[in-house]
Amino acid sequence: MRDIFRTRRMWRRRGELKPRYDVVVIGGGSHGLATAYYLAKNHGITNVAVLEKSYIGSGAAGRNTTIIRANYRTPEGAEFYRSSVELYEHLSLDLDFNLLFSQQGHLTLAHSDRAMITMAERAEVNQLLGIDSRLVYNDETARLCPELNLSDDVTWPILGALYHPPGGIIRHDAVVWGLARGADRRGVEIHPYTEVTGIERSNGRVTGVKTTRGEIACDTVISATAGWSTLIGDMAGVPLPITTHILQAFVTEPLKPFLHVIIVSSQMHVYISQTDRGEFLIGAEIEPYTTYRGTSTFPFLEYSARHTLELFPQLESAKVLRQWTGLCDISPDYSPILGLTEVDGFLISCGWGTYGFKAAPIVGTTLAELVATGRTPQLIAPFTLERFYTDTLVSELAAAAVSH
Ligand code: PYC
Repeated sequence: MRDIFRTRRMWRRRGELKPRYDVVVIGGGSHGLATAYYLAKNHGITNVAVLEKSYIGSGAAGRNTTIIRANYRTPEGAEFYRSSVELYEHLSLDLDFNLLFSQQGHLTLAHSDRAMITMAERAEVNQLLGIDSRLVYNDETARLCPELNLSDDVTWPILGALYHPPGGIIRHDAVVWGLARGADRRGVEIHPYTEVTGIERSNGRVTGVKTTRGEIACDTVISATAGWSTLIGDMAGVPLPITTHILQAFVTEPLKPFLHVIIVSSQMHVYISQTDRGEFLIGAEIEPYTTYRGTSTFPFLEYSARHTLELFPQLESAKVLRQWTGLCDISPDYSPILGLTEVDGFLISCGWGTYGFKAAPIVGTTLAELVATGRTPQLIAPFTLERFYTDTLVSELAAAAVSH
């Protein structure tokens, strides 16, 4: 029995911390694990420890609404997320682990003339970059989602939508487990329940980290801690222009499958998909106040349910199964902050807002390349922390059309 259990482990049991690693990754979520995985796989850098203060995938990686898409507003953003979707398309094969990626298509509804213009602009930016996105009208929306309430007898009648066929949903816990297993098999050490309490520096460069399990020396520290990024940044003496907000979501009881496309309503700030288990997974915008509180609220449930029922009245008697919150790290231009900082050896992946999970593989490959070569890959050059000092922002405000 013991042997069976041992062979079924996804990754090795946590061992003692070594006194020294080449790279310490803070955060055992999708970005930290992806970076560790690609450091080992693409560059043979395996003397790596992933430190996670709780269980693996306990933060944003395990709390998001699993949407993968590339239909961003800016050329920089769209190209970056397109590369991520392409990596996600092959990730199950790469990790030899079924991530249940379902590219069922993504519809961002427009309820006003202004929203139609915005969707048309996004479609154009996307098409110029070869991303499959187009404006559709209600005849096509009805074909794509016959269950959607397209009548005029609602608060916000639907005029059209931005349709993005490669958009999809994926099992987020599978992504985390697959990356952790892949990194572990290549020699990376995964240390859950190991909290970083300080970052050591000397002469402007990182020399190690302090943890609740002792001190470790290292050359490179990568922070991939989402909502906690400002706290880790402060430990390294790198102030980050980030505020932390919560995002909430809930699922209904499992229902017979009938929704085969992701529905996002820009006006009603709600997004809806049906999971492989049949649950309706529903999320909304970030809460406007900053907080680290993980408490779910009733007003969120009330307005999201009300908006969902305008779109899908047939869910009227579906029961709510569970509700949760996650932390979102919001940057001033709603684009990520990625790569080098003014402290040598201290690298960051933060400022993702609600976009982080969909970027995991491309963050992993580009940060791993940066560590291995010392050069910032072109794809992430627009997203440096420096842009806030040089006034070269990349505004992705409203690119989710819903959450921020
Ligand atoms: O940007 O696709 C998105 C998204 C979904 C949920 C929150 N943001």
